[in-house]
Amino acid sequence: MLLLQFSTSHYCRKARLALGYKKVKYEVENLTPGFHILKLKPLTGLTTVPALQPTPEPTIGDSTRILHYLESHYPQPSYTLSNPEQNRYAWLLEDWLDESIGTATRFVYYDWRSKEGKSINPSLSSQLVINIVRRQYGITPASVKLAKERLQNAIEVLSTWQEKPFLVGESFSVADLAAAALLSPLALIPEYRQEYPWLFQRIAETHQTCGEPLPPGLD
Ligand SMILES: N[C@@H](CCC(=O)N[C@@H](CS)C(=O)NCC(=O)O)C(=O)O
Repeated sequence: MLLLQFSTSHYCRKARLALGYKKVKYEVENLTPGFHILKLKPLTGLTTVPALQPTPEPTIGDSTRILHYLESHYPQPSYTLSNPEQNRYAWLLEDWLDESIGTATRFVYYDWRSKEGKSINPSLSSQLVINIVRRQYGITPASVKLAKERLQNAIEVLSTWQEKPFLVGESFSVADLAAAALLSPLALIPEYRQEYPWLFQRIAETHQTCGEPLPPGLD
């Protein structure tokens, strides 16, 4: 099984957490941003990573579809909750985290990398990539402000993690997995680390559960 990815993408981290949780053996191919489209478009019709190639079956594009594929082909250990209503809620959180919060994280993270976080990699080439990403996704002061508000709301929704290790019900679900991956880039930003230590503790625990190396900032 081959995972087509960008090594630094939090959506690819989400797919790796799922593969690790299921203890599926896989290899990775790191694609070059920009040229990735040439490889992906004919395979999935999409232009985004991650994509999973479970030969001989067709390539699966989109991290949510990868999670569904893994659950149906590798049922144990499961991330389906036994209570159907809770399970539906966990997938709803997964979809919201994927479609809204993962994007908000990207906006806040790349904005920070171009300002206070410049010291992470001040090289011209790194700042050039960051500027391309900011332009590609329309990361502007107004969109970053909105993203910060969205993250604030998300952290309140996820505050269930303060009391117990699972966001929904009493066992590990796709909500835990998606939250751990899609909020992980915030681990480098001091304000979030100081204000929400519990969030990063759960993100680290989820990585340990899935056998995935910790994200930058928590490693
Ligand atoms: N909802 C998609 C989002 C994936 C996504 O946004 N991937 C980014 C990397 S973090 C990407 O491939 N961007 C390149 C592009 O849009 O061309 C998923 O869950 O797979």
